[in-house]
Amino acid sequence: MESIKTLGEFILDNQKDYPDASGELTSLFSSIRLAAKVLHREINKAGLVDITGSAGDENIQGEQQQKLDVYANERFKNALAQRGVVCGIASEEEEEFVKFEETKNLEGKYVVLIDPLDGSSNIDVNVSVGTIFSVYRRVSAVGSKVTEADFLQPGHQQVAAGYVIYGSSTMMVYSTGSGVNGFTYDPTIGVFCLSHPDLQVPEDGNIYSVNEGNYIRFPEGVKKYIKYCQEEDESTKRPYTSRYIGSLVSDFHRNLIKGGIYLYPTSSRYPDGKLRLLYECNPMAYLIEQAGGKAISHPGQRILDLEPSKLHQRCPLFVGSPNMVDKLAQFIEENE
Ligand code: P6P
Repeated sequence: MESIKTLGEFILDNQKDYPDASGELTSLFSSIRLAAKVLHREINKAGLVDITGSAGDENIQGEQQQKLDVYANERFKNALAQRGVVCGIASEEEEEFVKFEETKNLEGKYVVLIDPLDGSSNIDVNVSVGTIFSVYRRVSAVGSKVTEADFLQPGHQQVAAGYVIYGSSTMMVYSTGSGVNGFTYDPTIGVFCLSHPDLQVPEDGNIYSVNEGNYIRFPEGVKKYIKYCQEEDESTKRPYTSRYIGSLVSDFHRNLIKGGIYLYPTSSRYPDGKLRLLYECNPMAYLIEQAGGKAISHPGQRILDLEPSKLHQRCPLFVGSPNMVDKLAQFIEENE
């Protein structure tokens, strides 16, 4: 039987990539791994206990907060604060960034931005959901309290990013800048095992992921691209397949493995796009570029080069196989 490489062993083997991390990044990842295991357990019994359904509150986005959103946010926040290597977090579920003010955290070198449970409205209909995380070195002085500037860094400054997908199996997919690797959770032994080493997105694909219910509200170039995907053309394997789960992590993960493009354009309902730059678009853009793909908000506008100004700012997202993103950009440019 082939030897199993656990996430812990993989991180230790690759710690040499971060000589100055002296294990901090390793410790950070082990806190995310722990929280992911706890969330795996809770999500997999969500239908059995009273933690589905709305918590009654609304989050910063004005969206009905699902109980598991709240639970997930608390789990990751506590796990990250425990280790001392993180001086603060920003979360979709928190209006302001959260300062970790214990002495051990003031010395922390990293900040984490997180969407603790993306796509959570899918929980009570038993559809995959995910956690998305993004890691930066702080820009404020070690030993001081974390500042907003620590979180408002462009995506190309990330030192790591990843997601956990709670689907038919639970997987963690992450990168620290040396490629993308996927780990599948084996609950019988309680470890994440390397299952998808060195993930590379296919240059081309024939899957497009977009909420076509918003078609009428899309910019002209996006509409034209969607029609292009639906045209008959054997030489380019069209019509493409339309797959949209309504859970970014799930749609992204399928496209990463099979090839494809995910689109969340601007629309009359979301004039700046729906997805958040800091803890959805940036981490996904970092991952796709590490896997050989592309992520843009507009033709020629790399997501990772966007300069953030607000914690919860939104932006359009077009991400996936490089040739498909380029084709879409061409349609948008021709119809500006
Ligand atoms: P819509 C979930 O709320 C989310 O943030 C992403 O996970 C998902 O891709 C998108 O929004 C779905 O949005 O407007 O198509 O329901």
